[in-house]
Amino acid sequence: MLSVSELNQRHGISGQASFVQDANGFVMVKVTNAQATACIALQGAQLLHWAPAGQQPVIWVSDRAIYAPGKPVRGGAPICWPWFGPHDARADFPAHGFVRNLLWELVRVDALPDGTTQMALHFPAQNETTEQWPHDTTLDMELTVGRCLKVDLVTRNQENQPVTVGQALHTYFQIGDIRQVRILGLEGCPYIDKVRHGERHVQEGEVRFDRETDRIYLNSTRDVVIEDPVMKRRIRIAKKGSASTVVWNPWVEKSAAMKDLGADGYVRMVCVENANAADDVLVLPAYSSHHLEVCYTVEEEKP
Ligand code: TA6
Repeated sequence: MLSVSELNQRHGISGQASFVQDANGFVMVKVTNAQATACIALQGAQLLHWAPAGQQPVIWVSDRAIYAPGKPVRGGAPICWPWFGPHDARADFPAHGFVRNLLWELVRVDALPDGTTQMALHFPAQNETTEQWPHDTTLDMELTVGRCLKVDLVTRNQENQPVTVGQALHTYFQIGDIRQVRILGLEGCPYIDKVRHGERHVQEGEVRFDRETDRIYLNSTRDVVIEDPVMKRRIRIAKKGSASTVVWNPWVEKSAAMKDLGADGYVRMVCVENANAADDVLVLPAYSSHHLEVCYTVEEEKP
């Protein structure tokens, strides 16, 4: 892997994109442009910060997050791939797949004419994952930082047979108070309730939170909006290439039991994840590719 100074020489953009290494050895690219600021770690190609100009951060990271090589950071937008949740056959395989725990290669960083900053990262095939994933596939991510945050996650199947992939952009959003947040756009969608042992229900009205919530919504292709009356904003989540949306908040007990979340960690975060999971896993035909695309936008609450 290139050193931070080599990364800055090769990919840095003066005043817009620079590489740093934190005290934990995490290499990150910090982006600042007229529209927004952002930070992406090379481990897991994990977005850890995004704030449109004039806005509070939209992406949440636990203040108890542990930054350790090979371990997922609590918060940001972890990439779950090539399976979502626990592996269906091997309990010793990492939850949510392995790409969020490993180093990605930075391919390019570009200052685009519209004032946004775009970067591309590639997940390099590595021997240590072959046992877990004996398939000839590639994974790339393109991320664009501006007033909107765009991600395009591209899976390519290079085999002469179909391959089944589960994936999600497991994004943690910063909110004022989970007890006052409403999530719109899932009305009428069937969902799998992981808190109630996989029971299937249909969403009636908006989603509100008064307990541990862990649901995989199916047939959810509309925009989802997080309405936050405390921070006086709406976060709009638009997507393509994903028909499942995961909504998660660990609530009191689970939060207290997670050392990288803590007793009150659950209050200011909510996960809304654009996924291909459960009934919606991806069966990628031979020699084909798939794009999971999301676009996050913040709308100020009208006075
Ligand atoms: O997306 C929700 C979920 O699958 C929950 O069940 C919970 O496990 C969460 O992901 C966090 O998973 P992690 O492996 O990052 O602790």
